[in-house]
Amino acid sequence: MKGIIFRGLEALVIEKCGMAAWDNLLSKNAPDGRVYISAQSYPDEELVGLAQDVATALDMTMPQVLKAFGEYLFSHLQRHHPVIVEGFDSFAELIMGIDEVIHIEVAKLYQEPNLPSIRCEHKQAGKIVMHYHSKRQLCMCAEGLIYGAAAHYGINVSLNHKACMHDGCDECVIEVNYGAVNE
Ligand code: MNH
Ligand code: ZN
Repeated sequence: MKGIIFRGLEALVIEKCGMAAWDNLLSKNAPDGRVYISAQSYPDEELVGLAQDVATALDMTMPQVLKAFGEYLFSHLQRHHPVIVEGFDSFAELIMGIDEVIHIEVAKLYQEPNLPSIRCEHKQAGKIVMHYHSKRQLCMCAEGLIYGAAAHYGINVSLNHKACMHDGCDECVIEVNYGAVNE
């Protein structure tokens, strides 16, 4: 996983729990002197270890932490790549563009990224079905990112995780229902 993702978790933990808490998590889960550089890659297990400890510290489940992290991560990614996000005029356009626009741009900017494969079908106004596949199985992170994107566009969203790799399915199927805040 790229350093930019770790930096997102670092910012979230420092904001919620303080610098000492992060230093503590880091010393437990990473080699001495670890500093995350956005464009560099680090072992996935390190991120999983950090997230697991956050879950324990906050008395949350791993899926809860990954979802909360994903939501925060959207604004973190947007802050670092504003031009990519500004290219989309609406929530639906952005979601439909994850695989073929956003992650393609990411692959130009980062060497050998480890990206999920995401295929979206725009079923009708207000409804998108997302198919997620990745050997990292971070579908709860994807859910959080979708909530973060909805918050960015000021709309309501509700998700329905119809199938999940964690239950042995080949891919996750996430139904995304979205609409204006007062709908
Ligand atoms: Mn994107 C990794 C989903 C928007 C840049 N992204 C991931 C992962 C998921 C994901 C899930 C974790 C890796 C995996 O599952 O195998 N991303 C999304 C979703 C949205 C999204 C569902 C929108 C909603 N992503 C964005 C945006 C950017 C971005 C916006 C940047 C402008 N994503 C990344 C980068 C990585 C990543 C960078 C990390 C790649 C790596 O570690 O090699
Ligand atoms: Zn899933």
